[in-house]
Amino acid sequence: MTPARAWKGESMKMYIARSELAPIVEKVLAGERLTFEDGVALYRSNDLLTLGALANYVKEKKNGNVAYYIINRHINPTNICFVDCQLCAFARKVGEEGGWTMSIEEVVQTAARGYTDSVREFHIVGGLHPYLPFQYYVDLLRALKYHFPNVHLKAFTCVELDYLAKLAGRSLRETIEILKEAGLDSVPGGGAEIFARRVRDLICTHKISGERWLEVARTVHECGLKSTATMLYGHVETYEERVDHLLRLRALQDETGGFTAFIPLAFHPENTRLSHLPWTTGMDDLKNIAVARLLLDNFDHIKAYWIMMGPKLAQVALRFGADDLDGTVVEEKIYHMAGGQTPQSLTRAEIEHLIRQAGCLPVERDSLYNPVTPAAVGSA
Ligand code: V47
Repeated sequence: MTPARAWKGESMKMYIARSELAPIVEKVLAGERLTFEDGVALYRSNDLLTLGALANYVKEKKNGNVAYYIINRHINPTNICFVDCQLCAFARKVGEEGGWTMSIEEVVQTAARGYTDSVREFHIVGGLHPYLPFQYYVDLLRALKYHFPNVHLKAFTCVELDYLAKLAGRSLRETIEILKEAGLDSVPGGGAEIFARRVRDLICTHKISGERWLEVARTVHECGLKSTATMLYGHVETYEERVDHLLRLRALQDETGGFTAFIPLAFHPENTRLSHLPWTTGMDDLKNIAVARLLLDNFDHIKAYWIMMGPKLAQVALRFGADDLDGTVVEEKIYHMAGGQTPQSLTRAEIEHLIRQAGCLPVERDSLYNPVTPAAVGSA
């Protein structure tokens, strides 16, 4: 990181011209694609306001003054997992205190809790359970589609899909087709962490490789489903490894166009085996939003996940390149078991207030970013 620059009583134009980011500003204004070196320079810079202004410029060119949100609910059918990632506070071993596995009926009951016609999406992720059969996952999708035919099912990360194919004893493509037929509508972006092997060995030793995550995402897209992409930052990774991660996503997006949004996720250390690490800072959280907006020129949307950033910083992120706050969420486990202090739910009115106060226009969306007309204002 370079030291912060002192204000020298100069004009704003001179200030930007003197910024170490001036050459990158020129490139972005000329519509040129940024390189690996540019990405590292953006992360190294402390000129957060130039970085934010540039990212906001790109965001407004792509999405105007809009900020999206969705009325959704997260569902975690099980937290039993055999993968044993160092980064995780959510997972439990079979028989361990704090573990749960819902029956299909309990999944449906959870989905029904507080359900209104406004709910557009169930976001469903869980651990890699050693004993649940493949049929459980098929039945889960079928039951949710039967009871909630209008709700989009965004389910099973690339890590889970890789495992489900093994459980099913079929190819990945066949497995995705079976899940699609049962009601799978799209795939969430979790499990990507940082693609570099060095980092995975330290934070999620036994999880699938970065290369495999990308291969699964490619197959998801080839099967006609959209997905999101994430990056877990703020642990042991270097700026170079972050940029490598972003550029690998950009390369796949060039090929498939299948990613709808990118979501940077700040590492929460509490109750994990990496609890000695410090929490991320506001500076780094905003940098990750802005750098992602600038490097991922082929992604339409950058999400400031308010559960992870906190509602106030997520709101500020709407002026640093983000155009989406995610949704109402309702019950969140992964971050709250890792020490997250944010609320677990925001109402539509609260989300719209945050967006309006950032000077943006709130637009309720579906999972694929189509604007939707609110079913009944204030009902969620
Ligand atoms: O895959 C796990 C991360 C992810 C911790 O697709 C942790 O729209 C921080 O993927 N500290 C799950 N992060 C969340 C996720 C997500 C969230 C919102 C929207 C979308 C989307 C996806 O959370 C995991 C992992 O990368 N995670 N443990 C932790 N201690």
